[in-house]
Amino acid sequence: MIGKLRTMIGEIGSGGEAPTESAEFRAGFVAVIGLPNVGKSTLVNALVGQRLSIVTHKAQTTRQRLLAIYTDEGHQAVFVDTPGLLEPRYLLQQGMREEAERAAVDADVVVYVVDVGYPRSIEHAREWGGVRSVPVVLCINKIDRVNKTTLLKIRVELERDSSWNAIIETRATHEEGIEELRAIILDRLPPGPALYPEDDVATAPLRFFAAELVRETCFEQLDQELPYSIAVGIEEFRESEEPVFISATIFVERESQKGMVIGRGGAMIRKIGTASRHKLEALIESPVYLDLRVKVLHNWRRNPARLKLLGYPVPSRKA
Ligand SMILES: Nc1nc2c(ncn2[C@@H]2O[C@H](COP(=O)(O)OP(=O)(O)OP(=O)(O)O)[C@@H](O)[C@H]2O)c(=O)[nH]1
Ligand SMILES: [Mg+2]
Repeated sequence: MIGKLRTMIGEIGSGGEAPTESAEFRAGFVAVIGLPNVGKSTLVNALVGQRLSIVTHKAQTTRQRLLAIYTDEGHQAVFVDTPGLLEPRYLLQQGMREEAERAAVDADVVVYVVDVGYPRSIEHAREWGGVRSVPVVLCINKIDRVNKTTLLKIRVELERDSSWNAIIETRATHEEGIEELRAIILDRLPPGPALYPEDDVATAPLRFFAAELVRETCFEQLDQELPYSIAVGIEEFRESEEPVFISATIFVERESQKGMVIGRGGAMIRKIGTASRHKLEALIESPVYLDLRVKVLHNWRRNPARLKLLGYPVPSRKA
């Protein structure tokens, strides 16, 4: 029920007490960065053991940084899932890029992720001139996509750059290598007290996760480029009602896109609604009534005021 979830997803300072300081305790921020679609969000979810960050097969799914917290008796790692490092083509992407860069600069440990089956991501790892003032762990993900000989060859090539603090191979979808990766990260956290209450797993409010689940469903149900024009806002979230009442707006950029989201005779919006409702019910562990509508917010991806309205990072510098 929601009460239980509240203790899991508390806002900063809203949950229980932070664990008391002890000499051995280690805590810090861990930025997870890399090109789009390499598996950053899948890794973060596996590292904290909860499905918090949305994952799709399309690149550029994550749009803003998301904090996911792992706590055990001796450590607290605050994982920062970031948007993929891409060359910005419009304002939203520029803000996404800045979020990722800022997260890396602010982190105590950086996990740089490559998709071993995607040559550009290996090239990017070699060229990447990011922060080296903190330990950078290289995570070679999607090891199931290449054979053992190729994997070894790529690993040897990447090992030539001695600035990686550690190198680890993972298959995030199957939790392979996750425990080892987590242990390596926890070991490299600086000594210090926990930053968040030990029961918290995230810092964003429930509404954020609800909106993200609807957006994930849009990525799954809509073709090609259309999901990139979509943003989701939660208008109402009435937890005291049974079923819980949630009303959400799907924003598109053009009138023609509105028709595509609604579909013939409303077929598509019904499909998105049903799939989203199931995800929301799993999230809050309670029956949900979901009211979905579609609105046009012209060219929101390129408009600073509209980005702000939708809760997205507004870039600080001009493209
Ligand atoms: N085969 C394989 N697929 C994986 C693995 N890890 C993640 N994936 C898939 O890769 C796709 C992208 O995963 P995400 O976690 O969304 O990647 P991301 O880096 O967060 O992507 P952006 O948010 O778009 O930058 C999804 O379809 C995942 O299921 C893996 O180890 N092996
Ligand atoms: Mg992601």
